[in-house]
Amino acid sequence: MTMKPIYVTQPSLPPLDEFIPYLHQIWQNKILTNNGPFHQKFEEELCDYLGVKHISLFTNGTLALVTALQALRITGEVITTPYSFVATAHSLLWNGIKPVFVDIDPDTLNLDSKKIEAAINPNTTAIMPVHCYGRPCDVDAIRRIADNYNLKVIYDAAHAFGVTVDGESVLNHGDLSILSFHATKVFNTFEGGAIVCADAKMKQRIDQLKNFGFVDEVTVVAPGINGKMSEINAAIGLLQLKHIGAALMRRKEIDSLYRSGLKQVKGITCLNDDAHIETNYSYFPILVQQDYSLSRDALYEKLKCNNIYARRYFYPLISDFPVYRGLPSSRPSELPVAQAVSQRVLCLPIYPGMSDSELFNVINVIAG
Ligand code: T4K
Repeated sequence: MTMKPIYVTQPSLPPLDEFIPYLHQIWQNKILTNNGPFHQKFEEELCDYLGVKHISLFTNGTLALVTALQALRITGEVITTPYSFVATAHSLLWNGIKPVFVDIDPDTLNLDSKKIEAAINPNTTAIMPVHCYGRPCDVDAIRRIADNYNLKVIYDAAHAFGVTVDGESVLNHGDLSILSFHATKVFNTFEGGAIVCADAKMKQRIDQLKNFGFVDEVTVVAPGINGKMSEINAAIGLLQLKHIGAALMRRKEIDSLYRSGLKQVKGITCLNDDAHIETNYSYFPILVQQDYSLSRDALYEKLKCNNIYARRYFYPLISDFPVYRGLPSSRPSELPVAQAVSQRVLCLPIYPGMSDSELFNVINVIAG
């Protein structure tokens, strides 16, 4: 039995003494929020690091999603995935939009682009796919469908910080992409999020929307919200950027140790590795198949008994929560792949501070 609990993740934090000078600056200039100096610098440095044109910082990913829909004036129905964190669909309901769930692809676990067209009707205005676990969606196929039907595309890229396809940021696809910098994410600012966009006018609109709709002291152009990131969070983000390279490297190592350690375990499968993709190893999902010695839930409990807290991301499906269950597109028979995967998936602990011995301990419990 492991003495120290091993959680699905543990936030990466920079050395505390490196943060003190940032605090001194904040205490000195007394700018705590509202587009302060750290906020501006963090937006700039993030654009450089991620290879994107414009970024608007937010207090969290959920408000970024809600505001992205406002920025594009989305109404009616939006096609999305049931296999995600519940915030994806909640952002639609907060805007009075009807979510239409479409099944996922069995290999990528992302929205199945082959099934999108059948769900489009005259009320459809947008597609909101998720780059689940930081593994990119079929962005080219989704773009083609969106162009054909004149739909907007908003990527929930909460998991996709730093992910590239053939060397280019996955965040450059779609009309807008949303990031989360929550404590449990690859890159955290304690709480935080962002919208990525390609043109300056759109960034201006988003910046107004996250600041009550203010254009200047006396002009309000929209029923905006307060979604602004504070200077403390922006300062932490700036400092985290200095350490993200090392953190991603350690995640990659853990990912490959898991893959080799679990290869021989009958009934446990890992998701495919794709050479074109530089992912961020944000999660390590396994599928517990029928020929494994235990059910998924029995393995989850067994790990817990060993002080290892794996998580069933994403079970239940969003479409199975009471607020969504009544929608026609929520019928389990319409979502067979998502239903099956959500019964089999288990996300194993992965975070830069995880030691090799903790990792082998997880593998040993699974290998029995
Ligand atoms: N879209 C997608 C696809 C998302 O996955 C998310 C968030 C969003 C949108 C919304 O973005 P935000 O509004 O959150 O920025 C967690 C997170 O709260 C959530 O951010 C995340 N997705 C989701 C997948 O996971 P829980 O309920 O599983 O978190 P919790 O508190 O159980 O944490 C998991 C483990 O992490 C704990 O057992 C211990 C460890 N932990 C957690 C926190 C918060 C720490 O060690 N320290 C911490 O401060 O939802």
